Amino acid sequence: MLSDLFLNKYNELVQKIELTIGKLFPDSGSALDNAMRYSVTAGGKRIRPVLVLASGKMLSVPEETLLPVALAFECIHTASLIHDDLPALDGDELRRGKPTCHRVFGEGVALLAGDALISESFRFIAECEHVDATARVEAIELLARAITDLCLGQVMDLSREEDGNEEATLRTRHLKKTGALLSACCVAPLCFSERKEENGLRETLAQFGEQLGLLFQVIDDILDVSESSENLGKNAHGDERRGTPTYVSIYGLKRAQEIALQLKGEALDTIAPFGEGAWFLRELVTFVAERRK
Ligand code: GRG
Repeated sequence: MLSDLFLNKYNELVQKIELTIGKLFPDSGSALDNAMRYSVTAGGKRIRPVLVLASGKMLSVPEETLLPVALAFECIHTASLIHDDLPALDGDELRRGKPTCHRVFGEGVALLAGDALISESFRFIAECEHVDATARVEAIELLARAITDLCLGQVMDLSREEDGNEEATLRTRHLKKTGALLSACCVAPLCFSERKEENGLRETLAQFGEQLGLLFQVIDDILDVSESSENLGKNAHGDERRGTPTYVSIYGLKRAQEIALQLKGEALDTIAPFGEGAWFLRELVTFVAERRK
């Protein structure tokens, strides 16, 4: 059960994120700007930027410093959704409760809107005010590595190469597609923190992010078969339609739910050493585990 304190804080962070997105992507009239704005202002849970700000809070990094970084992660995520929805990949028509970017603006503009969101993300971090260049470069490197992992995961989706171990392949694909970006969200604030050199801290944050990302994706697999398109804001049963192996198709619904519970426990164990400072992240784990969309 999530506390009111958590839900209020989550909503407060989302409001700040929405406000900043609105300012960074104003109406301009150009097709490229319109397409970027269409997708990035379409809502979504904003888990990635919230995660950046929450991890930063735990590490005592000022929120103003991290807002552009949080935004960068949301833009990369949105770019990945735009590209993922294109006919060359998943070919989806509904995203965040609205027609997908390419349905509205055409495939060419959608592709380019995704490209431009990627470069804008790097610009947001490069232009972070009042922080030294090393921190900015480190955060950019982290983000770049995560994007390559996203692409690797997506290629695994396309190629369905089997190495004889279906479960391990699925885990790796989910870790690349979803775990890598969530992990980078948790680690990025460390680049701006005085605790940067603390022994084992980076590894712990990265591990927590991967566990949360894997949990997020297992829940995604479960929701794909158990929730309506209307509730999800995207077409349900997409994995089934495409024949994509998921935790549900490989293990069955009941076992997938057990695995999610186990991953939730592992993520909570990983951040236990942070004590009270990790209260928000702890509830975020529950939020991810119990989400219905
Ligand atoms: C262009 C950065 C970039 C990458 C190219 C297309 C691609 C490679 C990767 C796609 C990766 C992908 C779509 C993974 C699925 C991740 C996932 C679970 C998305 C849904 O995230 P939510 O539920 O969505 O947080 P909202 O809409 O709430 O933000």
